[in-house]
Amino acid sequence: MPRSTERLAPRASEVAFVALGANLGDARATLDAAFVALAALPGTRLRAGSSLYRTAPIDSSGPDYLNAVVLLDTRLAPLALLGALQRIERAHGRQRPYRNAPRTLDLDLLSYGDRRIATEALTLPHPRLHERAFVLRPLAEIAPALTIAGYASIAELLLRVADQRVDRLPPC
Ligand code: PH2
Ligand code: MG
Ligand code: MG
Repeated sequence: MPRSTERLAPRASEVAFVALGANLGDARATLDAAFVALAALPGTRLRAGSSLYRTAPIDSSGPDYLNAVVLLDTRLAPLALLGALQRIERAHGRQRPYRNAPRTLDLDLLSYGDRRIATEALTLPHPRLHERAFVLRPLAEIAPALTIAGYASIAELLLRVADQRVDRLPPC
């Protein structure tokens, strides 16, 4: 069976949030292409995409990042979705010379339904999303009422990271 269908049927679709980030190369063009690639994943519908945000690097170096978040309905299983995200990263020249190195494209699975997963390959919800304004601000834009299992509301979390620079970019 081809890989694109083997992990689909008979699974019901689930809501997944994915964070996008880039701070090398033409980050805006890369994020635009990543939106298209995410919408084209098998068994997946892109339900909402946030604006792009220019953000100061957090525990990282190099130029400012562009960040965004998307909401997907997907029938891909969590690990199949993770693999698909990594393939899109590689297609955009992602290299991993060291932890938190500047990057052409980072696609992080933030949450998958209300699933809690703690394995070597995948931790859900994403273990650092609550302390990153570059994730919380775009998340608040597309899902203001979202509560992530085990965390305070997005609005409350945002108050705690008010010192992190995050500027919404106008659409172009
Ligand atoms: N990603 C990181 C580390 N630091 N800082 C910003 N502003 N945006 C990111 O996407 C980002 C970061 C690790 O994935
Ligand atoms: Mg990341
Ligand atoms: Mg990542």
